[in-house]
Amino acid sequence: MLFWLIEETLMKKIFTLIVICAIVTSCGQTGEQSKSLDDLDLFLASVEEDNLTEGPIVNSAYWIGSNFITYDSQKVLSDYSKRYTLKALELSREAALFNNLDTSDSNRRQLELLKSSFVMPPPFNEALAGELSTISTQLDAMYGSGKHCYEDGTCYELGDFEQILDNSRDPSELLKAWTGWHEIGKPMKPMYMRMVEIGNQGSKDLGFEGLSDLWFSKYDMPAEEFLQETDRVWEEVKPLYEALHCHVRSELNSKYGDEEVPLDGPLPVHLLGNMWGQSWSNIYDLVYKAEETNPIDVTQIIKDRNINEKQMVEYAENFFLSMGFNSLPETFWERSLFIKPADRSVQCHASAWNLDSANNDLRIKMCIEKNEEDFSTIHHELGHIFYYQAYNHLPTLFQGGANDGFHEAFGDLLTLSITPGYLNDIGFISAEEAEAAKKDEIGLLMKQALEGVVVIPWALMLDKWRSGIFNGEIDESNLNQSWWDMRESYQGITSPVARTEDYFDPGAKYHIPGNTPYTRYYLARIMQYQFHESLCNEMNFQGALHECSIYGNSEVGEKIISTMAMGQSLPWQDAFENITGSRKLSGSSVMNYYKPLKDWLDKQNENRMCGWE
Ligand code: X8Z
Ligand code: ZN
Repeated sequence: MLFWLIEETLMKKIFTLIVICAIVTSCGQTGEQSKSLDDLDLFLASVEEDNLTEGPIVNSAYWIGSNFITYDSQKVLSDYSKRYTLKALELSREAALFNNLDTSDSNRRQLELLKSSFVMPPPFNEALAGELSTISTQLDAMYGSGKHCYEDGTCYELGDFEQILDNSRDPSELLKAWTGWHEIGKPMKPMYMRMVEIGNQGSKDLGFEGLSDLWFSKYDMPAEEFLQETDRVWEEVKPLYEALHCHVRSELNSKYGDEEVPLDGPLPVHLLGNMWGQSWSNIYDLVYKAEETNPIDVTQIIKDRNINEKQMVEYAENFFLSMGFNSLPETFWERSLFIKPADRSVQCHASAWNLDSANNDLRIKMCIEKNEEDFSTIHHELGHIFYYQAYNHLPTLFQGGANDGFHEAFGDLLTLSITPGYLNDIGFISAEEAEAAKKDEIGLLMKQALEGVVVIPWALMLDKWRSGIFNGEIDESNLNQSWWDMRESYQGITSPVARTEDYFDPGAKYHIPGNTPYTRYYLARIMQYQFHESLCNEMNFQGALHECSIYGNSEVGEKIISTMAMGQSLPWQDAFENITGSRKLSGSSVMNYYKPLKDWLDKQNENRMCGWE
């Protein structure tokens, strides 16, 4: 393999384009017995050397392609991808020669990682590798530079539409903005389907049953077993989501009436304060009225104090430093993108990059808005960055999260510690304000749940839909309908207007054209509560879980850093055990954390009809 991980969210752009036919018979190389342990050492050393020399160059090509979306940057990127894919194939064929060699667990794991770290692999064929590379580069750019223009000549980008979706309370304005952005998916549909066709062929050449099998085989257990685990956990947390859904529906019905929000149906997505309905925190004030206290308004604090984008990042860095992490390199501050450029097209979806691990060249790219949501997202992104920094000493093949959910989980873990006490510690609010805010336990939990619980079924459903497409279980004539059927079934959410198969609504979500697997966010949203509960127990914290903050605790920090420093050198269960003492995912920590809210919701819902079927 030629280059190592850019980041968890973007490494797929590389691996999408890497071909490895290595596994068993497809390269015709099995059965060869002549390779020795010395040969293997030489081979792994040469992979490492390639990764360290070529990796940073390729990563820069990706950075430019994503940071300056132009005809030329995409041409260069697409070509790089194809050439590196084909070159990587040579290495992977060589890796297969070691299949029968008895070697150390560490070497075996590196060989396995070489074979399984792909997201959308083409078959070993120059034309198909080129076609796949072109399609995926184009899909990414279509999303990143996407806009919709109306007949009067006004054009809106995603950020403009999101301003409306996040803030407006006018159903017709919301509908217009929602449908406007969702026009973006239409031309993606045939390209997406062709990409899946090629990726399925490539996955089969790798020895997998197809893309779905490839995607779910990365969790140190058989794919089937992993999928059962995710379903099992969903059953544990579903009652909480259903209670929240019931309450929110009732409040939205009071606001918008039976016509817009019928009391027995799914929620129309455009009324939820988010383009995809994946977080409802922007409609907090509609669904919860505090009795005595005013809720803490972090957005207002950021505005009132004139905290700029860079300072927002510094607050997040400070959180990590308070736990004993090393500070970020100067180059992070020099080379990151924090502010949306006015004069060029940029992929604005927040991302974290590990461009050159040997030189600790770490960056985030994010069009920061000065609000609470982005304050949280910055912590999320720095979770990736500090993870990179913690494992960059490892061989490049081990530079990754224990699984992809881990990489998403640590930043989110910190956001659970943005408590009133923490906000007082960093000077955002006074001690009196913190005390007053603490009294409104339900308000605090509601705020967290509208993001942290609401995202769970969405994060589970998204890859279930994708898996259906990959497996051919979802018919091509039913792509959009099946998307909405699944959204309704898992989330109780519906499209605001009837959608035909001319639309490709999944394409309006970054991770679909960008080919970023999404189950990682599901895992993260479950694991973050398990981490939080274990760490707070370890701190001997006596109060309710939502009052516990790990800010400033270096023992907890040490535990997180040591887990991060393992990278992906061991099965994820080992890393999980290091923090939680357990080797199993569980929804019980989510339920413990939100217990007071669940009790309150059940009371509110007593005489309401809940459910949407
Ligand atoms: O994509 C992201 C991060 C980058 S890894 C900003 N997230 C998912 C999303 O936006 O849909 C974080 C939450 C879920
Ligand atoms: Zn992330």
